[in-house]
Amino acid sequence: KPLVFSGVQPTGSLTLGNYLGAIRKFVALQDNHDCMYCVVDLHSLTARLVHDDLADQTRAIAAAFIAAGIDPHRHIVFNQSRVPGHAELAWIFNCVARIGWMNRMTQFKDKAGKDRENASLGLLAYPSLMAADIMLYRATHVPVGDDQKQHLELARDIAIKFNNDFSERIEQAGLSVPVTMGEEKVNAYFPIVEPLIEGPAPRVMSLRDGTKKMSKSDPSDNSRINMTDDAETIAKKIRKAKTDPDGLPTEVDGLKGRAEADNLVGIFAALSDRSKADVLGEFGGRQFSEFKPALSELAVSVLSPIGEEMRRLMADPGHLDAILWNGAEQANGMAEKTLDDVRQIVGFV
Ligand code: AQP
Repeated sequence: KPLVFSGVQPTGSLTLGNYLGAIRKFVALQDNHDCMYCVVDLHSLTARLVHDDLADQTRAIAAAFIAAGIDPHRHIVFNQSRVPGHAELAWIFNCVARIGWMNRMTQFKDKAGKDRENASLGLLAYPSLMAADIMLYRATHVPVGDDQKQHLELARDIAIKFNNDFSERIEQAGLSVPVTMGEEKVNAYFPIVEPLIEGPAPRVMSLRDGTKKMSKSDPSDNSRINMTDDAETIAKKIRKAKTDPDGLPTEVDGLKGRAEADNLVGIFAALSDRSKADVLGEFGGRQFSEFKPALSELAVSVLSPIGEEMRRLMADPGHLDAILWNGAEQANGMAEKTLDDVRQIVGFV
């Protein structure tokens, strides 16, 4: 079975963007894949070093995975800092990747802002750690939101450069395997990862501004729906969501240039596992005053049980810690195999 890896940072209350872009896809993949879902706590230090409640935030992400439907007995749920191999492989990838590659990352530019010289070195190297997260297990498929597309392209570049730079040594060590690269198969060590981004809401936008990504760290709580919002709050936020004065179009093409309308239709489609065309088939020609209550009802029906289950799981931190601990033990075993190979390829004694 193909191996799936993905991670979520413990940097605040999870949003509908995190759910539709990532966690809902994690759940859908678990029947036909072996999956590793990671709370990437090392990553969470890149933007802010000191967190008041990192432990609880970490547990909350694990709780969200499980509450959304991931079975931690069939798949591996763990936190990154408990598997030291992530940091070890990231160091090697820091030496494979080029500074210019990192400087081009839009997330780095956005998060570093104008004072780039003062951003942490970790923020610049973030994509290298992300590449290590995936390749430590030689995972082939990574479900993420559209905002992570550029980082995954960089992870592919790192894998390709490692495979090329060390090609002779990989061959000599007898560690070369057939790896899919586009249409071709080549002999190499690291697989070239495939991002899984598709779906009707690959990038969920802010409810207040259809040109900005919905984000945990947006100062306005009304810009996002949190996975733990209660029914009344969800309904209020959707009621207040920015829209234009026109009704809904009957065709998907009619959403062009209407970022807010497109966003709400995409959210409806993703929450109900339908296409945008299908949603417009039902709501096309109707006003937002009719569409918004239907969207609220749908969002509440999906998110409320998850939020409730998250709260129940969070009431027993010991149980969540045991799941994470057990996951890390399995992950460490897998990581050691890759690290043994990599140490041999690089030539460490
Ligand atoms: N708005 C979004 N639409 C679709 N997918 C999204 N993801 C995040 N926001 C959206 C996906 O969620 C996964 C985990 O994200 P992350 O924890 O690594 O953080 P992020 O991408 O930086 O998300 P946030 O919410 O904006 O966090 P902060 O505010 O801390 O930066 C990823 O797969 C991501 O694509």
